[in-house]
Amino acid sequence: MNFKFAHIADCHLDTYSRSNVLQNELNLSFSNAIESAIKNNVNFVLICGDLFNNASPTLSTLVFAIENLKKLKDRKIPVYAIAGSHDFMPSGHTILNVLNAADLTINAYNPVNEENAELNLIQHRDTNIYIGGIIGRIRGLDRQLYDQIKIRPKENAFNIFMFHNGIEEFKPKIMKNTEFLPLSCLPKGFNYYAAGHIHEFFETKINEGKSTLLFPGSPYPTNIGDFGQQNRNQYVLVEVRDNNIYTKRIRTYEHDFVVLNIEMKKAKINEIEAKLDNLVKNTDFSNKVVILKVKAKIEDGKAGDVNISEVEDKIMKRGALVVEKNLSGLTSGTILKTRFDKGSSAREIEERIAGENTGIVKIDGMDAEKEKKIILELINVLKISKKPGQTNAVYEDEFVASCRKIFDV
Ligand SMILES: [Mn+2]
Repeated sequence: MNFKFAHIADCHLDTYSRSNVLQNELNLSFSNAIESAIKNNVNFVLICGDLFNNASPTLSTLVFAIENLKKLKDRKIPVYAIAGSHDFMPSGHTILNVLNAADLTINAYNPVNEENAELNLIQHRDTNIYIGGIIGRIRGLDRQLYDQIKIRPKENAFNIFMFHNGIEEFKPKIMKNTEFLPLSCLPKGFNYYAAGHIHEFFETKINEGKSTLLFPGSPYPTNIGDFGQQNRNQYVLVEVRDNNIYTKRIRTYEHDFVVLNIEMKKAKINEIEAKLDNLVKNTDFSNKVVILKVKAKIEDGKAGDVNISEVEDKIMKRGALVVEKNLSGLTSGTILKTRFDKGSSAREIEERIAGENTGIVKIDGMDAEKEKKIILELINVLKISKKPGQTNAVYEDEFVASCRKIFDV
């Protein structure tokens, strides 16, 4: 039996609500995946969790997702889906239920009943392809489901198991401190293990080489650090011919990225600006998404003194779609590194940081002692959260009054 399907995961729609351009690029990555799946005549689509970045996406994002899923429905291409760790509300409800109810997706997580449950595999049309999956939950809470639910493949069939969690044995190096599912948790005997959760492409054979396990990665970077990283930003087209599995990664993002990375140890402001200028000049950024990362210890001022907006203007003038900045590595050399003993209380840490960094910037009528006192009092005020039933207006008034008292104004 020969067939094709699209394996998509971790779209995280709605991630960039504060940037219209990135939000649009992220949306395009999803619609590109859907269009490509249609063009490639897939028999069905798998969505392996985290379709949305949070369980209550904006209405415009929900409409966008529905419009795209409807393109598949109109062509009678079923979408089998499981919820991922981002798709759940604290109440346990998931936005995916809305899509399932509208018949735009088919819930692949379908235990027969809660107790002594067995996962009900869904037969794809009247073929011998069977699909089932386990949802992902935050903090690996889905792990217990693998003990509670019996998961058995159908005999003489092509079985697909969908899940949303990392696998301990295959986790990327940068995630070495995060605990994932051990490979032994996965049910045996499936032909294809369709994974989500890790945003980087990974493919391997398991079950003595008889099965394929694959993480497609996310169609678009979900944070600034992910731009320009290897093995990302695709969906996977899977073709099964005579029970052999062929996979193909298909690019999903619309416009190329340029990552401008400046790393300097100690530097003066004019040196940083000269380096930025050098990096930007003579480069054509036409229709590119530009990510600007600057890391340096400033010797003669603070981060705000570096004229970043001028560089941004230049990049935009050279045709960029957007400039996203990561300047968290840009620090003022005047801030001291403070060492702490294990077991220090939050207050001890606050007092030490305040104590060791005061008196650096000279202010008329302020000495180091007074500055420290003000910092600690401000921290106290900032810690106060809104009381139950208190309106925003009353909370703000009280906050402003407390601050005025500290500054004696
Ligand atoms: Mn994810």
